[in-house]
Amino acid sequence: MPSATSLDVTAIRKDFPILAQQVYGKPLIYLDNAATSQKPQCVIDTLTRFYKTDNANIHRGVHALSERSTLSYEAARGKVQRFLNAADTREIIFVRGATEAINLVGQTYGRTHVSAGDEIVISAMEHHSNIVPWQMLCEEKGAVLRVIPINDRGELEFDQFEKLLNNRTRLVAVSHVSNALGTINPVRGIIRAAHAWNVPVLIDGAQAVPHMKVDVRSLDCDFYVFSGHKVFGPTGIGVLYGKEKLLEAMPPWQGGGDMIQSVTFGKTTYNDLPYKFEAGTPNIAGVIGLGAAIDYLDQIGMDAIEAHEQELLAYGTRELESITGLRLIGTAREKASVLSFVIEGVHPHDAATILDREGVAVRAGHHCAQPVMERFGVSATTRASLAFYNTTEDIDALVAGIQKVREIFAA
Ligand code: 7TS
Repeated sequence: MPSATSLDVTAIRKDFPILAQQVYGKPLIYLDNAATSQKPQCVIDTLTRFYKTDNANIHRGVHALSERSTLSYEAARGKVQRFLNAADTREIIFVRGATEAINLVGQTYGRTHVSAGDEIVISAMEHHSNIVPWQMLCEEKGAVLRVIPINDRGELEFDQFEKLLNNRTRLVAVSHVSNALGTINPVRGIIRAAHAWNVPVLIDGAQAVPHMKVDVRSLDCDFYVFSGHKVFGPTGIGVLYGKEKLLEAMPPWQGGGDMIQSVTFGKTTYNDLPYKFEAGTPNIAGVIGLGAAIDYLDQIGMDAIEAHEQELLAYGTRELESITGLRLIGTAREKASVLSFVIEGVHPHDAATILDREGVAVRAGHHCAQPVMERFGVSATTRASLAFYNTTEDIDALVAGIQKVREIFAA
């Protein structure tokens, strides 16, 4: 089925050398993009070029290489700022990934603003990385974690959320898109409702940024986090966006080089934003590689990416729903391109193993979202997660693989 959207997927796929391979003698069908996405040649070339010609530490050397690498590093910060439409590069902090960004906010903002009896609100569909840091903080402070319930489709119960807000609420932390269900949460409404109580909101955008345009100023979120490796950039690099006023008032997290203005044994003064939160030598190549990934996405256009993926999602949903014995987990009306499912009488890991032999890479398990599994009464699902380089033919291969799974288990 030709795509009705404006993406030239055939050309795009040529930008991703890894996709051209065969596994077990079958063409690779990569449907594990929520775990990590593949890298276009321009990102790979940028990493190679950096190490070949520019490699030096940043913000310290006066020599040419250090100047070049500092310029590229800070240019990438500007790219991220524009990508998220943040007001200033001071609001962009480079971290290891979404997980580290959430922990940073928990350990700095959280530790200074949360006391015994205070409450933090998360949702029932969070990834463990947006649960455990808040549990750790609550344990330390004697605070209480409150959880927004979800309905049978996997949608947040908004009226229940509003009831959870009160004058003890110190922070709301929710995912923009659920990794296990694909649900797109109504983050704009969540932020508005929380702000009515003067409560700041952290949005975990790890699964949103690869699929849609994100505008932190229009959303008016207080913190927004994502990982480079899910957005076609390198691993080991991620972003914390925070409103300048909040970041400015937060104490530093890790101490070390680059985050200080002056150090004596008597007193240390801290550097300005964003450096206050970037102690030690950062992942310089990772940052520059992420910048290249953003350039690539800009060139394609997030709107075109979203339209193509929505078309694939609709096609995949129709196809999977027509398979007897298959149950989709996560049927929200607003969804990103995640297809999580269970097949009657088949363990999700067995399904994924058989699919793998057909060349179809999917993930099986609890997807680091065990409370979601519990809510749906399953221990695991098989999950196909799409990116803009996927095609309807990829979904056809998934469906054929699932038919094979059913045949094997019927025998
Ligand atoms: N938040 C969400 C919504 C995620 O899906 C993930 C990773 C994270 C945070 C953590 O990201 P990290 O880069 O810091 O590890 N999600 C998944 C997944 O669905 N399969 O593997 C990793």
